[in-house]
Amino acid sequence: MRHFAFVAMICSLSGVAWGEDADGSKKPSPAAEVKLADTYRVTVTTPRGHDAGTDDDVHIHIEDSDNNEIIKLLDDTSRNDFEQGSRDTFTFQDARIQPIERIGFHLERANNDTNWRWKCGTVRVENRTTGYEVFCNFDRWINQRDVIFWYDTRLNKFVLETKDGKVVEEFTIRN
Ligand SMILES: [Ca+2]
Ligand SMILES: [Ca+2]
Repeated sequence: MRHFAFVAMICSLSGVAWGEDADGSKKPSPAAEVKLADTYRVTVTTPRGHDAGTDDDVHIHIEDSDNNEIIKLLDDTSRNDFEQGSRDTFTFQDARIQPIERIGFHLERANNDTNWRWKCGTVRVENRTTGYEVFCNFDRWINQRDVIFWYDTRLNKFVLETKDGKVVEEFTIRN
């Protein structure tokens, strides 16, 4: 049984504007590059288990219902992140994405790592500027190349998409 919980303590809709190309792909507007006003803290756990950890580059995607999105490489250069049984915390500044509708991850290969997978446990996204917070028990292997593994908090389902937004697979969570 999987449990998902998300907490919206303050909801005021504000975000960056994204342009959309003819092929539907998203790109940041110039405003997104200058508005880095909010401080985020992201806490991610990696469960214990064989090969659950990774040395690949883990990117998080945070999106609201208007497709405003921030994408961030999660890497503390002073430590080996995303090892099995670990809890990693990252703090960064970026544009306001609120309320959050989807949280996603994708991997990019680092060095010559051939594993190409990571098991995401839980993820908590806190906006330290506004107090808004989202938590979910992701509990899923991130194990396909060039695919973003999205969790949709509104529809309570996972959606696997290519980077230009084509749906590869989706499945609803049964609580
Ligand atoms: Ca690692
Ligand atoms: Ca690191």
